[in-house]
Amino acid sequence: MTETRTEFEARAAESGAGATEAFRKKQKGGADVPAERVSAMARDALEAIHDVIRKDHMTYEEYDALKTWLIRVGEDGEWPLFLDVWVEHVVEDVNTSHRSGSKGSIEGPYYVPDAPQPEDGVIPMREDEPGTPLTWTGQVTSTEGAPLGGATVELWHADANGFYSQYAPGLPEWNLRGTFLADEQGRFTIRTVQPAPYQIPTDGACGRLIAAADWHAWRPAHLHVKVSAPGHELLTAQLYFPGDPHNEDDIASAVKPELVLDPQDAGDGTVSVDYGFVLDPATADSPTTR
Ligand code: MBD
Ligand code: FE
Repeated sequence: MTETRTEFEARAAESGAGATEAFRKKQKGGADVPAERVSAMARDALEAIHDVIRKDHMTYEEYDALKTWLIRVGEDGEWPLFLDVWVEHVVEDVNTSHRSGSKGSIEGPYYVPDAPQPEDGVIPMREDEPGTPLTWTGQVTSTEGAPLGGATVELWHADANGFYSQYAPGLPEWNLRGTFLADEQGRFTIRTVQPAPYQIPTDGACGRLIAAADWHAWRPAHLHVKVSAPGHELLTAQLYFPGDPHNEDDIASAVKPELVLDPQDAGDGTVSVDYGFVLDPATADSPTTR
């Protein structure tokens, strides 16, 4: 194993702990789920686990290995990572299936609210930020086709080494995180760099599961967005690049064909892409905040 690789893994561990802290801050004391809902879902979850134990005839040795591993997930701060990689895609699915506008995808563990609004449309990045420059234009509209003037596109993504600012040390605070305001026609232009395929941290409990099961840790290269406009459902999505081998076997099961971009080589060493969003109208039981 090379030194770069060791450094990657050492830094990756901090991402998990950082995500736990960030989630605690966001959650501020927790949600108020009624007892009947807790009872119904906890009972169903336990019954599902009991079914697995019967179906696969879990041994005591395996039961103890499971306990050891679950203890480590918490110690490594990897509950947000574990849940967002292997569980969130189903939560996203059941909560967005009513939509007729753009498809969304999971948020994942590394969103940070209130990223800066660059006036020139260039996402905050280092002077020598590695990666092919990417110019992204698009329009935000309603499901009726009306332009949504003043829509907001929040964008965040990893750098070419797979690191998210604020979760890996050594990066400027807002590196590759920005908030972009659309014009009165709902149009926006964003300049960033193309991200690279991304490996979830391999040195914590999630990595142990992956190694023990002989799986892989890769997600395809992706851009994260939250798109919002007054009176419309907040759209959380991820965008992908054609030809990425991990579009087919994303460990987080978060790729949908509608979310794959069609970037064009601009001929000057940069890439341009046009991709817009259609937002569903907000209703009483479709909060605009997620
Ligand atoms: C990521 O960057 C990510 O997007 C998800 C869903 C899980 C882990 C890391
Ligand atoms: Fe991500």
